[in-house]
Amino acid sequence: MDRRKFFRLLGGGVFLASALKGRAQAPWDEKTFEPTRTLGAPLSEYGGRSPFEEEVVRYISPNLRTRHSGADFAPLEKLEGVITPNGLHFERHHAGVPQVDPKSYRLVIHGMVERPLVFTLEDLKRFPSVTRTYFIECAGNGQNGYRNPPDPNLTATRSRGLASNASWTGVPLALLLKEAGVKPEARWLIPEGMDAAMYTRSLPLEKAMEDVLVAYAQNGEALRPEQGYPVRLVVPGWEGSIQVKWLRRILVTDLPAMAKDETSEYTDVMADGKVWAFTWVMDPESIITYPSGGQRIKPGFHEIRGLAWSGHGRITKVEVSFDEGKTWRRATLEPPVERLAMVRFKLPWYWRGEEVVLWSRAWDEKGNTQPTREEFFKKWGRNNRYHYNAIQAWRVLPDGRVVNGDRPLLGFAQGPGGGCDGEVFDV
Ligand SMILES: Nc1nc2c(c(=O)[nH]1)N[C@H]1C(S)=C(S)[C@@H](COP(=O)(O)O)O[C@H]1N2
Ligand SMILES: [Mo]
Repeated sequence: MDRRKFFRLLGGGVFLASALKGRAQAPWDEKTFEPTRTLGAPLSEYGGRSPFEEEVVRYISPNLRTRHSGADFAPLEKLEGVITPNGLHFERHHAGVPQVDPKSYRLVIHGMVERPLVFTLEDLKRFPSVTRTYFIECAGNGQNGYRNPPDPNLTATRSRGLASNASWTGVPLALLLKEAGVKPEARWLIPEGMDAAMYTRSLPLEKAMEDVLVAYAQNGEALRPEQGYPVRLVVPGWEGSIQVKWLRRILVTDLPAMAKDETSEYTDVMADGKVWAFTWVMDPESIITYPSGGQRIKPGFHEIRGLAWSGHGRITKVEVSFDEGKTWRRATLEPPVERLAMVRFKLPWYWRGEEVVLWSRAWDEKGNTQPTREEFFKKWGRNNRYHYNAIQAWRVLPDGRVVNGDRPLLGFAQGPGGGCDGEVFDV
């Protein structure tokens, strides 16, 4: 078939040219493009998105000084359901994404064990497997909330997009430790990554025995390189920074390593200057994704939609307020409501065009909920930059535009936590 005829068959014109370039530039010309009269695209070995969806991407801040030690955000308000598609899972790297050959990949477990062991990827896959949905959230998520006055142009992505949710498959770390035979005096594990950061953290043995996964698959396929291909730790409910990617070694020991990324980073500076270390568990979070900052709505019916999660356990309730916390309405949780995973909440709403501020707050099975901004800063002070989980407000203006509804805090000076992981800080 000649080239021109082939182009005509596929619809030709503006649409095909832009689709082949992998970008939808102009809307298609209905006069020349009629899908029922042309042969569709052929089979393909690996599916891609519609070219019309290609503006749905992770947010990479233009303020980043480097794209190798930084973070980008999952576009939460552009996603449906609860699973973050693999190409849109947020990223956080300290020294870029290493390329690891699965054939030469090895995981070493050594230290206070009866039998030091070396596993190939094949070895790991022979163990009984577990598939579970868990969120991963950077401790720096929500860091934009430390800004004062708040950023009026905040979006749901930039408010809470350093969190994602996936179905992870792997082998329970407890099984591998059993195989190696942990000595009775062991208390800690020191997992290490094979990136140029040789990223290292300390993980209590107790948590490892409970539910930590040595994961090799994400939403049904191999991990993405950005998520730690071929093997990472998934530490359910705990801050992202402990979930070591490109995992190559676990030292079993009786003391924590006090590594760079658990001392100079990922510790919390309190109001009195004292520093909290090992604040692993992620407190409850929720974010209304529709309507949210940067969107514009019309008067009439809307389904308020959002995501909620907590590192303490299952989400039991999400409430929405239309009057800045005076009264609350209970949203519907979309089943299945899984433990330590993102949950979709929904609430029908009729908007008559009045100015209104929307709040949401999540509750978990331990009875934890989210503080207001005032309550949050009373507890955590102004020096920190991690673990922000205060209620996010969206203000709907009479013309339908949605903007950040967080109020400025009186007497709250811009502290060191003024930026956002992946936006201003180069952490
Ligand atoms: N080896 C290695 N593991 C790592 C990191 C890293 O830079 N190197 N970053 C950590 C941090 S701070 C976070 S928040 C999560 C992010 O996981 P993701 O990129 O899959 O979203 O990975 C963690 N594990
Ligand atoms: Mo992180």
